[in-house]
Amino acid sequence: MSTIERAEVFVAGPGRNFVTLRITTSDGVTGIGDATLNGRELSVASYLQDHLVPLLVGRDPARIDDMWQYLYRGAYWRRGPVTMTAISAVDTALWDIKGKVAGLPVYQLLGGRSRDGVMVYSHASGRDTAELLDDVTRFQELGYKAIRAQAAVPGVGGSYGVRKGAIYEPAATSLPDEQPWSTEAYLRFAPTYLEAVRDHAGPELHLLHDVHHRLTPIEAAAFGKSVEAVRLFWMEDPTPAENQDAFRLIRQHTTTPIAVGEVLNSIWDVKDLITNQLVDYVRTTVVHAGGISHLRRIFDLAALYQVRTGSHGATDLSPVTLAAAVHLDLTVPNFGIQEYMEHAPETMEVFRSGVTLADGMLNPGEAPGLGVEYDEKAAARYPYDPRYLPVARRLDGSVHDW
Ligand code: CS2
Ligand code: MG
Repeated sequence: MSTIERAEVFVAGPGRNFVTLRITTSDGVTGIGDATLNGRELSVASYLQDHLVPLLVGRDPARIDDMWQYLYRGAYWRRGPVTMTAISAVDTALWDIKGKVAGLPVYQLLGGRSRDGVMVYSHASGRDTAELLDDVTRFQELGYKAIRAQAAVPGVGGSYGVRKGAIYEPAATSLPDEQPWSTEAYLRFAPTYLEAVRDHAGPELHLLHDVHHRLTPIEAAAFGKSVEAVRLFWMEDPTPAENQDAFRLIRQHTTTPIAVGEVLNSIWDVKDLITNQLVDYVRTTVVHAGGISHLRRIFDLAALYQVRTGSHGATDLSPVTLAAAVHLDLTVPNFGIQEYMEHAPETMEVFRSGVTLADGMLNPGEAPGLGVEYDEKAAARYPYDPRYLPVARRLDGSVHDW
């Protein structure tokens, strides 16, 4: 029987910071998993290096579900982003190994194709509406069928999702950047630019928007109602989701579809949202919600309630997560859409991925396993450089949800 011979944790900064786990078996087969938690990378690296790696060595890499249960229940302290990101990395690496041992791409192990490709959405943004419209045109010309639109709110430096430069990166400072926020100004302005995008782009574009946790339930209800004529594909994270019940209020007032889940990390965190039809898309991810094994359980629960998948896929989720997500997205019956932000060239130098984009759809390639290899020599040229996500403050100085 093959056993886990070693597990290595790599912390590096190619283009941005990533934490990557590589497991090597006694047969010399390697598998990799993403363990990146933006702004808290070293916590996961330590959880892996100091607490999980000693448990992995000598165990059977083929027993993926047993390993998941052993690490989840064995921790005693369950759930949470750090624990679940560490477990995710182990799970993903073991699926990579299983695919390589079987000589099959992971999607074949998950039941084979249900679709020809994975529809993705890109990210148009602008410092004002005119710049946003130009960016939407650019992505339409690149063949994207779905585009997220975000613009800076006049006078509000803390607007979410406005790209500065080629690659969008919110964790850009060595200490949290404290950014001003005005809900009133956002509620006055955002509907106007979303209407402008719909008028500009036409009726067929799948148009998405990320509220990014900024509104109260009744504000979110009013916002959803105000953009119903725009026919959004979804409004994302309209209100913080710790209180899953809060979404009942939004649902009572608007038919604008809702997407939630990128900051959630277990089936328990989304159970009520799904079983009460409080959301239309679940955004949990391979890297933060327990790996391929747990994410497929979340997606199967969602399918029972006609909730579709819409996994998070920002650049702070590594190409390993993107590849694993595409393998899973290819197979699940209730696939909705996959977020896709192009990674920096330095990132792709370190993570050599077989994922391809054509006609607004991703495919994972046919290589056994996930189809991503980690180049540790290249990674060594990009040291980890601590970066923090911003903090939002209302105009009166009190902390708000960023
Ligand atoms: C955003 C992310 O892509 C999204 O939907 O919510 O950009 C998020 O802000 C970052 O992943 C945080 O690290
Ligand atoms: Mg989001």
